[in-house]
Amino acid sequence: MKHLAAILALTLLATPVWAGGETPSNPDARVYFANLSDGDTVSSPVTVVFGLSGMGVAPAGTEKENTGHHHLLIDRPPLGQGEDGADELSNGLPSDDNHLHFGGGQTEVTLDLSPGQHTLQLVLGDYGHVPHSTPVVSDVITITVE
Ligand SMILES: [Cu+2]
Repeated sequence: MKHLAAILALTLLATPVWAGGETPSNPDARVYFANLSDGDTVSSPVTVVFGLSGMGVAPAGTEKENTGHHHLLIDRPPLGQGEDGADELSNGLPSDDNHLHFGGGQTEVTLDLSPGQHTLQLVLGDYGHVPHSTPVVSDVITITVE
């Protein structure tokens, strides 16, 4: 039996980690802005509180069922749209000024935003920063910074 266990372990190790949007989400999961609504007018710095129900928050790199970490999409098309839409759904979200990762398991952030209109969307990502299947995303909200 020891031999069998060794073979199993090798098989698992040899399985490629193409996480590609294959981590299942809880169908009832919901991510939302806990303290902001579409159309709000705010002043900078802006604190954004992330709400999540039906799943739990875990740091990036932690592979645990029904968990993920928050991402905030700023001033870009809704998840899955735009030129990299298909790629980000299967290969993961980029990390730049328009895509903030909260891989430490954070559930809020305070942002310096320029005056004017900004769009925000929350996206839950799995241990490898890939949206779940089905993706857990908030509505896109537009806020105005005074
Ligand atoms: Cu991430």
